Amino acid sequence: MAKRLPLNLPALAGLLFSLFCSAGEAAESRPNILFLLADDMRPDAVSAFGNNRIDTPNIDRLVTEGISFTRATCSNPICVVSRAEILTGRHGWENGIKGFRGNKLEPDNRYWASTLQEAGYETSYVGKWHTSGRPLNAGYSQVAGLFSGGGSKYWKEGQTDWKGFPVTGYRGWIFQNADGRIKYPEMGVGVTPDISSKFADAAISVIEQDHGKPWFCHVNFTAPHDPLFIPPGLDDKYSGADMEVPGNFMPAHPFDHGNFDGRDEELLAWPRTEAAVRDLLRVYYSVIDDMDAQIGRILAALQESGQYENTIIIFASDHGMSCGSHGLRGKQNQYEHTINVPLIVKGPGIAANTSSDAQVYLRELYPTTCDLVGAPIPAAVTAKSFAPVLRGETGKHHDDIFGYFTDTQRMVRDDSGWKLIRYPQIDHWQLFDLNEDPLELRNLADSNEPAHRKRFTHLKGKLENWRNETGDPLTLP
Ligand SMILES: [Ca+2]
Repeated sequence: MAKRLPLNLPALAGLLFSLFCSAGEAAESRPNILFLLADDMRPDAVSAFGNNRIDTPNIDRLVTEGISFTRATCSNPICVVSRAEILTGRHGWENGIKGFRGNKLEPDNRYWASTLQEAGYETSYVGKWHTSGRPLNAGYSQVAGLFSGGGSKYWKEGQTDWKGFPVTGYRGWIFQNADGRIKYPEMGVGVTPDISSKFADAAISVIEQDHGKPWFCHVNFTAPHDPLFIPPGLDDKYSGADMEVPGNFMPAHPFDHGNFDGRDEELLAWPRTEAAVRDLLRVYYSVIDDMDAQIGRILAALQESGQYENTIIIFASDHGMSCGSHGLRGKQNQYEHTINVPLIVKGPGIAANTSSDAQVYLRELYPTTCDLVGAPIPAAVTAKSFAPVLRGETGKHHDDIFGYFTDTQRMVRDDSGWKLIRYPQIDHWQLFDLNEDPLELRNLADSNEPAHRKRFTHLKGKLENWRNETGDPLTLP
């Protein structure tokens, strides 16, 4: 019979205490996560990516210190659907937000912030909320600088943007407390020229709190979504004459892609002119420039609080924007300028100053961050972690990337750079060879060349398989 050791209560208490402390220390050593999300920002509107018409020194700093993705894709290029994908790690047919009117998030979603909270993270939400429900019901334990609908009684009719166009975006949106019962009209109603500074103030207030545990801070800017205004101090920095129209500028899109009468297509007169696009880019770049400066303030606060090195910093946009490319002004299309997003990830163990052409989705940030910090990924999350790319273990992620918008557009892009877009309502196809034609100007869908026919058939099959596998609710005519 084994000899029973006398119970040493002080020793046992010490053992339990040390176990508790080591678990606590392990939790505290996990990196914080700062997620900075722009709104409607083209992937090429970053000076470090070679755009010499815009000045983005703080985003450039992240580029220098992290990994930039050249083929990060939003999947569905409108705010509500893209943001729902980010929050849930699922695409719209799974999470309930398909992009059609009246959709709500499904109750079986498991939110990004909830998962991190369950893994021991403090979770904060700052900025634009453009999803059903409220942040506190989606896993965030606190809000700061929350900006959402509900301020229509404070809205003044007749407000115009920088160009005198009637404001149609963010009408009646207002800063408010977590449950929306308290509104702050004194901070402005709708988008204001200095709104990015207010989001930065709120983010800094969160960063400067005493944190007893690692934190996740999700910051949603409204920049550079319309309505556009020249931010304070930038009146003379950019001029239309210095702007360069996109290489795929057109006066009009050659066919109805499914959003011809969309709200944001009406923000630029038809037919588009190069002068009008340069004028648009002047203010669009000014707004991004200002957001960049506000990001600089946030990064400085992170640095001054000693948390910079142990924070995973992610910069992205919910989708891109046309700004005159292909004769379009708005989003809601499958071209590279819009379906792709700027995406930069920096943090402990992530190689600095590198770029990756791995095909990744925005909604994969959720499982990717869980993977990086050791948080379990819920089964409901179907998006796939690309942490192996961030760790330098592989350069590939998806062989094929798919895009969708209402019942008017479906898209597949393979890893070799071939892309097929389907417009089912008008029975139209586009086939692009992005290696030879990165601006998507030569549609090869009707080419009789055998190699092109083969590509077309191959990609069409992939698109059909994906639609069947994911349960596309669209019944094609
Ligand atoms: Ca957006």
